[in-house]
Amino acid sequence: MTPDLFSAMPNWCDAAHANFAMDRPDAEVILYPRLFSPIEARNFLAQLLREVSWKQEQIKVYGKIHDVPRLTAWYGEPNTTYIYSGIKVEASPWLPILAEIKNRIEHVSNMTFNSVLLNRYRDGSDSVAWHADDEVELGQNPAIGSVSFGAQRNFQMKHKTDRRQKQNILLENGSYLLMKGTTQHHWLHQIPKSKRAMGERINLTFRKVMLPISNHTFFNKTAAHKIPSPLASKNDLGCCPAV
Ligand SMILES: O=C(O)CCC(=O)C(=O)O
Ligand SMILES: [Mn+2]
Repeated sequence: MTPDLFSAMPNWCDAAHANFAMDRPDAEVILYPRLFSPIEARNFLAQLLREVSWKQEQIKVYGKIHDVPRLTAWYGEPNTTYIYSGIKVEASPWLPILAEIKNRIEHVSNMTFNSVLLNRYRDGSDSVAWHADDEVELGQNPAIGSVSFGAQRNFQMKHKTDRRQKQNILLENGSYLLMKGTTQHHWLHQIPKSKRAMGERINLTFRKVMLPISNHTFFNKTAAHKIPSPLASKNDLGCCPAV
């Protein structure tokens, strides 16, 4: 690790693995800044732009329909239906390239994922608003494996109740960020808009969705516990969706 990198990110450590672990309360966050080489990252970006079936989702906020400010796609094992920001999406079957990326991160983080949400940020005006990946179908203490290709963007985190706790993380081309433990309970994250000229970026957040065993319960093969249905979506509950 270079001194520059270290001094730019004073809250990170674990020099032995040339990775960084965030030293903040209620968070377990590990960054692998260059898990994929620049050549691999460039090839993955080009292939994902070509092969993924990108969608422009829309969302209703206070009665008005808006385009979500990025393109999205959802892939995974059968039945890994997912509801986020009031949008319900059925998983498309894995593409070989997604399985390849998944295998790489499962190997380094020693855990398994069964689905992936892809976000395509066309330029600095695309973004994702403050949110936590705490949907009920992800179960308790979900692990979120986040891979980035293309333009680097700022990933901002803030604690839900302790306003002094904030963290900026630069997500570079080929990086892998793992959030786990209680992070999603206590922290929010966002990719803010930027006025700087920048190219496209694709982010993949791998997740483990619990599989439905009826209309009202989900079954997680790992945790082996049942939890209530999320089918009353955030919008139904009148909460502000993350756009
Ligand atoms: O683009 C990113 O780095 C974050 C995306 C994200 O937070 C999400 O898809 O839930
Ligand atoms: Mn997220």
